[in-house]
Amino acid sequence: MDRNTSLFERACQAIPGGVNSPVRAFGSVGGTPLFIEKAQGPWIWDANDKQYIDYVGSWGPAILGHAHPEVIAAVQAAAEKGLSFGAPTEAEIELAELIKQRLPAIEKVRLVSSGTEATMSAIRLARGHTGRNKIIKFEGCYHGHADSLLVKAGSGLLTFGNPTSAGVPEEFIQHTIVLDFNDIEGVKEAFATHGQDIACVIVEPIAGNMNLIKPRDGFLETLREQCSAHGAVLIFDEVMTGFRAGPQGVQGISGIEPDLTTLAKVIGGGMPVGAFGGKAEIMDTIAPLGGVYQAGTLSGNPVAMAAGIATLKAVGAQGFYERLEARTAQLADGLQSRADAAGVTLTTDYVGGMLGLYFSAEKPHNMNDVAASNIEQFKAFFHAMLAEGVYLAPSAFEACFVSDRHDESIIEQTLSAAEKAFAKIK
Ligand code: KE4
Repeated sequence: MDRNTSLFERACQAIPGGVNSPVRAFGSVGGTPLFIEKAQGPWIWDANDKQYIDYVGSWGPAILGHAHPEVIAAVQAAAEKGLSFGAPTEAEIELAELIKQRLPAIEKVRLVSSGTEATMSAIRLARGHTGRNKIIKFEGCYHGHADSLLVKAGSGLLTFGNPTSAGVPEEFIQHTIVLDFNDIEGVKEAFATHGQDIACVIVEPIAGNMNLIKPRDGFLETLREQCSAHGAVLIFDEVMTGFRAGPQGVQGISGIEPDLTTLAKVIGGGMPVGAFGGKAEIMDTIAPLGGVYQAGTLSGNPVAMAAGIATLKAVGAQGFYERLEARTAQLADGLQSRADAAGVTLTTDYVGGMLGLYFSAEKPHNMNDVAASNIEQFKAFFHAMLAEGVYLAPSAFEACFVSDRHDESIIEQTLSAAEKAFAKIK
C-alpha cells in the first residue's frame, strides 16, 4: 500500500483529521496528504521516497532551502548545550538585536513561539496601550487562530469555507471590525464612525493567506494616516512577508512605518519562533514593565534562537534577495507563458520569494476576486503538478514559496512539469 495512505489512516486514528494543522490535510484539493520523510534544499521526499520540488517550504520558513548546513550546525551546537532553561540567554539578545538592525521601526521586540502568539499579544498590547477595544482586520487576511481574529479569516479557514470559526463567542468578536482588503473608503468610514474606540488596525501588508494579494496604491498609506490621526496602533502582520518579501519585508518596500510588527517563519528558520516589536513607548507597556501580561515557557528557546540567528545572517548576504526575486520572476513569467501557450487562463504575481497563481483573467484585489477564480482548475493543476513531482501549496487560497536553493535549473524543471500539467487540464 502507498505509505502516505497507510500513515494517513493511522494518523486519523490518533490526530483529528490526521494532521496538526488543517491546511496540510489536502481537504480543499482532495486526495491523501503527503507524509514527508526528509527534505534537502529545494526538495522533499514523501513516505514512498518520492522526490518533489517543494514550493510550500514549511509555509515560508525554509527560505534558505531545507536543511541548510549552517542552520543545522547551529541547531546541533545549541542542542548539545541543553534544550531549554526558562531563563534568559545571550542568544535571545542576539536575535532581538538582529531584528532591530534589519527593521528600524522595531525599537524593542518580544520573542514568542508562533505567529499566533505574536499577533494575539500585539492586539492585547494595542488594546492595553490605548485603553480601547475595537480592532480592524481585513477579510481573507489570516493572523493565526486567536479568538478575536477568527472572523472572515484566510488560510485554512478560507480553504475549508468556514472563514469564521465555531467556538468563538459573539462577545469575543463584537469589537472586531472586518473590512475588505484594499477598501480605502471603507477604512475612512470605519474611522469616521469608530475612530476614538479603535485600538489598532492589523493587516498583512501584502496578503498571503487568500493567495498573494498586493495593496492598491494608497491603501497602506491610508491605514497609516488614519491610525495616526485617531491615535490607533498600526500593526503590520509580517509573519509571512517578514524577510520573505524583501530584506525589510513590506515596510521596507512600501516605506510605511507601522507602530508594531509581528514576525515568525523566517526568523525561526523552521524552528518555533514568533515575535512582536515596535515603538519602545508601546512595547514598554508589556509585563514586566507594564500592565499588559504576556508570557511563554519556551519563548526565546535557545535552540530555536540558533536556527533563527543562522537564517537571518544567511539572508543578510549581499545579493540574496535580488537572486531570490529573480528566480521567483523566472517562475512566474515561465508559468504565464506556458499557460498562455496552452490556452489556460492564468495570471501570476510575485514579490521577493512569494508567488501567487490565479486561474482567472485578472489579478485579484481582495478575497472575493480569488473566490471567483477557477478553483476547480487550480485543484486539477495542483494534482497534475504533484504527479510531475512538483509540490505546490495545497490550496487556491495560499501563496507559493521559493527558496535560495531553487536555482535556474530547478525552475526550468518546474516549468517543464507545468507545460505537461497545463496540457492535461486545459
Ligand atoms: P502560526 O501561529 O501558524 O505560526 O502563524 C500564524 C500566522 C499569522 N500571520 C500570518 C500572516 C500567517 O501567514 C500565519 C500562518 N500562516 C499559515 C500559512 N498560510 C500557516 C500554515 C498553517 O496554518 O498550517
